[in-house]
Amino acid sequence: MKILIINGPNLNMLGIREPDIYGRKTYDDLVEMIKEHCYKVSVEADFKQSNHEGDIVDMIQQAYYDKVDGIVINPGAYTHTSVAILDALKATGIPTVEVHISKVDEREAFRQISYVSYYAKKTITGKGFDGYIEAVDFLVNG
Ligand code: CA2
Repeated sequence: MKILIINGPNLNMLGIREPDIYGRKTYDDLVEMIKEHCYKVSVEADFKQSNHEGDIVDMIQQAYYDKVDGIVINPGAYTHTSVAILDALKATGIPTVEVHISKVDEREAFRQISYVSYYAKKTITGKGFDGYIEAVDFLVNG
């Protein structure tokens, strides 16, 4: 099974600022943690991060041609604005889990809208980095 893990804008800054919201670990720590888990559950994992909406659309479209079996996506702030990312996911038909590190439901009103959630099979919020592990397991176990 082949899974693509996409992180959107500013998630490359993890561990650098706002540790009370996003924790002290870095993006590289996140990738390592997911890699280790994927190895244990025999999943082939590919990781991508971009600060650009169009790049994320391109990554999602490419996942279709690469015959990716599942997508784990934290679209960052594009969660709350991007119909383009929603449409790209819909176009691929690839099972997708949406992850948010923070408790978006308890933050500003604008963070409580998610376009991606119109397509995602599951949305995991407020579980920190563990949310990504839960997302992988959800895709593996169907
Ligand atoms: O909780 C999440 O995972 C978010 O998707 C993170 C996004 C935010 O816009 C969403 O509303 C919720 C932002 C990620 C920003 O990450 C930073 C990390 C360190 C320092 C500053 C920002």
